[in-house]
Amino acid sequence: MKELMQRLREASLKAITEAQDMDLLETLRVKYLGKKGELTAILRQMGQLSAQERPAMGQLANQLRSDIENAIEARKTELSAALLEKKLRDEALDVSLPGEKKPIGHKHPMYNVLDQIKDIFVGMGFEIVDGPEVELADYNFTKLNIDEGHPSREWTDTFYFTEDSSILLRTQTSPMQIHAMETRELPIRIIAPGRVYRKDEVDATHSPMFHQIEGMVIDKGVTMSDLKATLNLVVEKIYGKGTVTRFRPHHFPFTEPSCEMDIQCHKCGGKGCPTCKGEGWIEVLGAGMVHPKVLAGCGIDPDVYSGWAFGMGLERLAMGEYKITDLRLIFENDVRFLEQF
Ligand code: 2NL
Repeated sequence: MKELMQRLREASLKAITEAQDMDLLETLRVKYLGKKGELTAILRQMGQLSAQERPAMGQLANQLRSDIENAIEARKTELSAALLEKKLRDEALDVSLPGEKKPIGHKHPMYNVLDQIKDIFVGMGFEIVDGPEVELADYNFTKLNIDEGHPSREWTDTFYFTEDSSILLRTQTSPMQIHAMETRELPIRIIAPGRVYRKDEVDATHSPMFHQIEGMVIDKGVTMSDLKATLNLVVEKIYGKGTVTRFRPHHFPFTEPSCEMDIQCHKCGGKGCPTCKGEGWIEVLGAGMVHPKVLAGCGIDPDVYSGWAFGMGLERLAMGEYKITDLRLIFENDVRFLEQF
């Protein structure tokens, strides 16, 4: 029996010292010291020994058990030290290496224009609203007083999702304002910028996706003079103090009366130049007093409340501001183009 233990001692200590990973150490522990392990098997034979032999053998067995345990612990410590060593080596950083140059992106010129407009309106107490690009035709057309037969509802002009023309990609940012009128407390002062979609072929002035910004004020006693005063102020902040504007009558189904606002060309002062295409005036936006039917459709009493609204295309504004002559440049996002602004 003594011999058996001696053989176990040699074999186990050798295997433990040579073990290369933690899993193997655990396997060895079970193999030697586990319930069905080799040491246990030897101990089972103790019954065959005489009473005189037993204590000495028992002591030897206990000594062997604790030697094996210690050897496993010692090897564990060695292995984890080696593991840490390897990790430190593998993950070492050479801080003296030159950095990798990552070119910084460039803010898109259209967002310069949008951010400027947002700042101006937020400064006047307006809130910025957001909304879904996939809309109900109800919110994109019907609630804006655009009837069933209106040409803008044609399948050739609008991206529809359903055969019954009830779900579509919004063709204007107005539905966000309809949602606002239906859900917000009055008074309302909001601007609503975002992407809109129309079935247009791409050319120098058209794209199936472009950006608009609309804005509105709804309160008691709001009049056309509020519209003019506010928009004149906005234009002065963008184009400079004293910028001359004119309001021409126009028609939109969702406003009554409706108008378009021009600014006198800030390049030639109205004489006519390439910037204003010889006209002396540059068309900036469409606007008007929110149609009573639109108010009523959103649960707002048009006998108590009134409001004005405006809408404009952001690409066109940016193109005017930065003298960009082809709309496609705005969407291509070529850095050589973007870097110029
Ligand atoms: C344009 C003209 C306009 C509006 C948009 C509006 C929205 C609601 C009710 C009434 Cl919910 N009006 N928006 C009003 C007048 C003109 O846009 O030329 N846009 C590019």
